[in-house]
Amino acid sequence: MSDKKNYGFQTRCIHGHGHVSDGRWRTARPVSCPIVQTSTFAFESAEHGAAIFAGENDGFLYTRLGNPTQEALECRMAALEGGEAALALASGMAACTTAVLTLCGSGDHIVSGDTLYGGTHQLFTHTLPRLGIAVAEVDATDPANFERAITPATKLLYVETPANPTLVLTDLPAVAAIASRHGIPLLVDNTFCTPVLQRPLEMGADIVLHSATKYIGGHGDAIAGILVGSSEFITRARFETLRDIGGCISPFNAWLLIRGLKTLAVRVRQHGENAMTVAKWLQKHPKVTRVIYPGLPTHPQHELAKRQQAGFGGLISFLIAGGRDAGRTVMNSVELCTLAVSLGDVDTLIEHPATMTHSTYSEEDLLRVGIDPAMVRLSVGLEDPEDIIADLEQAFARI
Ligand code: LCS
Repeated sequence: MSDKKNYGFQTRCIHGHGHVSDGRWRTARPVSCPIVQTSTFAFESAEHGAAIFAGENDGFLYTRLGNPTQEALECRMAALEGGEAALALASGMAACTTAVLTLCGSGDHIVSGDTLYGGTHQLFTHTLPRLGIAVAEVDATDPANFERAITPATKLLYVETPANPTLVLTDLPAVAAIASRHGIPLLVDNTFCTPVLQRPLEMGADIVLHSATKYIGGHGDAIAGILVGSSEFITRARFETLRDIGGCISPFNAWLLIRGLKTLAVRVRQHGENAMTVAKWLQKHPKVTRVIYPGLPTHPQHELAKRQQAGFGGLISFLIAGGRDAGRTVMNSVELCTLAVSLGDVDTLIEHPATMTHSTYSEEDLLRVGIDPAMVRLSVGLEDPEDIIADLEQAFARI
């Protein structure tokens, strides 16, 4: 804007240097991906705007449907997972809802593994049935269970591996083969592994989902979700479902995730090393009755973990002698570890699935899927592992 125009004070507040009409910022070459914190985008002409709306021009129009910072995140995630395209969303649950509503409507059916993040389980058993979408939850350790549960109405197979919080694995190539035989898309929630450790699309899955709140962001400061899949699926998810449901990510959160991605590989590797050290220590502790970690040979699917994952991740679940009360004492006694839900942060987080993340499961379902009421879940952070162990040791001493 020319400063010479005789605009009033309020107009000058809005139309100063840096406005879209000021060309200078377009020639700047920032090294860090800019946060394009805008809700809307200026069209060059009425014809240009109409062409974007008609899909004849791929320019940006409105941040709910796309934004350069979101797009930078999406392109990076698609490349890391080996997919054609990606869609960033407001949360992992927004990603889940968007994927399901893109593929399913009233009268349709989903076959899912029975051990899921508690929020996903609640969506599947409470909200989707209200919309006329039925979900059969099956024991995912035997791929044949997916095939047995498929009906003519099945539109989606859904898997979380390793599953939250039991760290039960699903044989991805086996379930992908069933999905392909029946012409049904397979969605894999890859939150626990990230593409550093597991790439489901390379094993035959069709869609990958992340709660990017976890390792992708990695610092415990942003809620976000990602879908990766074919261009056709992502275009439908964006322009049919997200357009209507509205769970878009903010440009600032997209930027936080882009920053997180820069250190994803080194973080995930270190989370895994620290978790292995802590898991081995837990296994030897006289007060610990069971340690569940895919990296330990005692994990019933250790061989499968070695086959389909490039590492074992940062999550450990364990049981303590003395059951629920002893677990509560440990959670109330930690000083370095933080008693909080979420996972995948640089901070070590400890929580009680039965009363927290998985309180959406009935008592009966908790037992059926192996979430022991005394189970404690640890998301091992990037502190020095000796300090995490010392903190747990002092907490165990109070039992
Ligand atoms: N998928 C998995 C495997 C998750 O663990 C979560 C959240 C979600 C999806 C949903 O993602 P959100 O909407 O929270 O970004 N898991 C949580 C947990 O274990 N503690 O708090 C949230």
